[in-house]
Amino acid sequence: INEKMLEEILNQYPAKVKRNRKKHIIIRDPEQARQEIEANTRTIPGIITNRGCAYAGCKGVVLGPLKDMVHITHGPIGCGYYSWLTRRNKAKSEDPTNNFLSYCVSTDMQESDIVFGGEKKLAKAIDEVMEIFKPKAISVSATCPVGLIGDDLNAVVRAAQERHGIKIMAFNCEGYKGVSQSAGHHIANNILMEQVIGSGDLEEAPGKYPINILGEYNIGGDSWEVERILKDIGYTVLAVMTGDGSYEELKNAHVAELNLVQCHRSINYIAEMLEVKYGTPWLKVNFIGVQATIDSLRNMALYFGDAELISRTEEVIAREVARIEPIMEQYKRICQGKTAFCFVGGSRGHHYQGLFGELGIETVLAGYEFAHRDDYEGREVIPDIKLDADTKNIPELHVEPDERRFRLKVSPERMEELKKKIPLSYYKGMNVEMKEGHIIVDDLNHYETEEFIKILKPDIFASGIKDKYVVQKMGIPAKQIHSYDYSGPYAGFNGAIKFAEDVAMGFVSPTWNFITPPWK
Ligand code: ICS
Repeated sequence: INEKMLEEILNQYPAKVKRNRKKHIIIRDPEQARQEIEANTRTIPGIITNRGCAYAGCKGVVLGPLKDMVHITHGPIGCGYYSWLTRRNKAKSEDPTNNFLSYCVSTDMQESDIVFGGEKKLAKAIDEVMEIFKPKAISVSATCPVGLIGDDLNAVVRAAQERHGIKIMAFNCEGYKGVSQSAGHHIANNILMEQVIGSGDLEEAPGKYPINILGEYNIGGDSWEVERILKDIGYTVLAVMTGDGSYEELKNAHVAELNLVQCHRSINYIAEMLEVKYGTPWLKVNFIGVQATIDSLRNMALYFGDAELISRTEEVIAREVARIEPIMEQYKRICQGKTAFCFVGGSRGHHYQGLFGELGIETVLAGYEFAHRDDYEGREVIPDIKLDADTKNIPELHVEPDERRFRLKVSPERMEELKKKIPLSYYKGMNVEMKEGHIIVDDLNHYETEEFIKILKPDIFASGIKDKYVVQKMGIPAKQIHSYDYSGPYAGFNGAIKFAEDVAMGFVSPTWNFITPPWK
């Protein structure tokens, strides 16, 4: 696609819309030092976007996976219903009476509650939850109407907390609070940091190489595979935020020596705050793809700098690679030479490109639904990002070094040395890894999806539930990268072969021969 073809696509829009959308699309040109993209701004009304809302980002994404809490949705039933495990964030517990993940708890607001207020109903719902489940902690998430009618969530929650003597947290994550689910991530990060992380009494980690995994939500079992590898090498995984995670673990996350960040978009706020408050650096990792997993493991070993850990890391890598390589090769023969579109949320649009590449599939168009400019252009652009009214809507939580617990885990000199070799407190973003001429689109919509497909005719479309059926009807296999279509895990070594199998299966299915795409 060249600029002229892009113009033609955009010419279908009214002039104002065209000007807007143009800033969200880049044709990659590695000659340019930086290609600016507009991101994290409002979707134009009337355009069909794949984005979700602030409530989805808060309750659905960050809080939802915490299994030992009951998560109450204060609102009409639809909001709770659609966030009822459809994301496939899996969890298991030693103690099944302490895992509430399979329940969907909502105040089920009716018209009369909208007119007369829903506070009493919410208080009663909390009492009922205490009576039935007796959890150690409860979250209450607000939906759009709650904010519109002015229910005082915080007052109800404060009173309930006194009544019941357990941790109950209010999340003012009304859907409209931001331009996408990204706002909800930030709201959840702030409150977990303020009220949960560090509230445990541990002063020292209970094992060797203690780490937290941030921004890993155990979709399709991803974090189980990552933890399998890390434990095999000898790491102590204290808390996963928040895949198969728990309130109890989160409380003591402050004792880690290193925080890994898988999804930068959803959890960079906590990662940064942990560094300021406790002196714990964070390392950007990516456990999607064989090479990305290997690089992440090596970077971790380098951080700890322990000879024994480094050699154990190499042992595990060698063993795993020898085991999966022949299987990957087999699927590569089916996939080699094909092309993909990879359009997902706020991190996977980038993370899956390496894994596609390992199968011989080139990603010719990629993008995020709701990521910010730093996820495209790298964290160095953060000072240049204009803060608009929508962004300012979410308060920045200010943290200070913890007087008692702050401890630099690495000396400033060693930190500088390490930063030259590994991505500590840094994310380079997606753009640098895209090749010349390939397309980067922010907040891709259905019209543009169809137009780009007609021109580029990708062999596979990696995206989500909202667009997959349109794409399949165009005769193109679609792979959901959000929920993995009932499959997974896709992370780590075992995940790579599972993904390869699923993608190859998509290609060899005879179904596509029975569909005539619109351009034929
Ligand atoms: Fe992060 Mo769907 Fe994650 Fe990412 Fe986030 Fe969402 Fe999912 Fe997607 C997510 S937290 S739910 S990696 S697990 S909001 S797949 S940004 S859009 S790419």
